[in-house]
Amino acid sequence: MAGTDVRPTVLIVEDDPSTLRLLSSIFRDSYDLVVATEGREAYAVARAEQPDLMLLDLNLPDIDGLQVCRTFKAEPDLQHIPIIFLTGDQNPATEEKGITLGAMDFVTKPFTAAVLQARVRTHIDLRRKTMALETLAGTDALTGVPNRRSFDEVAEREWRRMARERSPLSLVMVDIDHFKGLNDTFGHPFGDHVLRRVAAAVREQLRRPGDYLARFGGEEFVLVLPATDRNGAGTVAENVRLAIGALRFDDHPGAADLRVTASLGCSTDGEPKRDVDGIAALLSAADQNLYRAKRSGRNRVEN
Ligand code: GH3
Ligand code: MG
Ligand code: MG
Ligand code: MG
Ligand code: MG
Repeated sequence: MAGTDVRPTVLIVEDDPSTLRLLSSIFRDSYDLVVATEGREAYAVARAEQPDLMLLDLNLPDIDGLQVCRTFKAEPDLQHIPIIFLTGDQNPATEEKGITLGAMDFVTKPFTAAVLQARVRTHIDLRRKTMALETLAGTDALTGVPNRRSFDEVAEREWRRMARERSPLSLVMVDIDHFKGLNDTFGHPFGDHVLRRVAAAVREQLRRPGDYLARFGGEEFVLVLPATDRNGAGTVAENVRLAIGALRFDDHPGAADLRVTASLGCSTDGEPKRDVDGIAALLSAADQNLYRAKRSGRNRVEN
């Protein structure tokens, strides 16, 4: 899926060669174009290309365009794609049906190139703004890492994947030691600075593509480590502990000798079989290990 800095991709689903040629000539200067000439092909191309918008012919050789739209709106990986219907059908009932099914717009042939271009541009802009807001809603403003809301979604999704694929899933809870004292000594703004440095240091320790970090709340962070067993989680947690302990704050007056430490609690499930009941139980197990780490002296990992 495109970020705001790359050319948007438009999927054209159209079986009539001359209309397809016309649409291509109208849009090829502004967008990367991908094409499907049948409904079934549209699903496959959309999954592979994650277009920013789809122009959908109503009459297709295999599946009715309305049915294609219905299927897109029911599929989690396709439903966000804005759909504009293109049709020779002037019947308002058909238009009403298309919009009700979740299409953004309905354009009848013959169309005016400039009007269709304007509609496509507007819907792509809107989609991008929505995506930016979705990212913002899932990001912690202080540290720039994903927030609790994002964690809840990711953890739930990874839990389901673990159950489906029977591969282990690990969580690591990270809680900064005596952070209240640090705030009291150096002030809240410096505490904020430390939180940002800690978040960056933890993020640097994540090596696998699926590894994920969120700010769980306050001075607590959480890692989601898919396909990672208990030993693997312990290794990551130990690296995180060392990375936090290695932070230096020489640039801040009076903080040259400051050492920040954290306590970490891990939990793993799905290996060799699933034995805790849902993500909440896995989280609670990590939390219990975290509190064991606190009780046994802090600056340590309990696994
Ligand atoms: P422990 O070793 O037992 O974890 O002690 P602690 O002091 O870290 O734990 P406690 O939960 O008592 O205190 C957490 C502190 O974190 C209190 C709160 O003011 C501070 N805190 C939470 N969120 C923020 C934040 O966004 N910025 C700053 N500067 N401080 C925060
Ligand atoms: Mg057709
Ligand atoms: Mg805490
Ligand atoms: Mg605490
Ligand atoms: Mg703490």
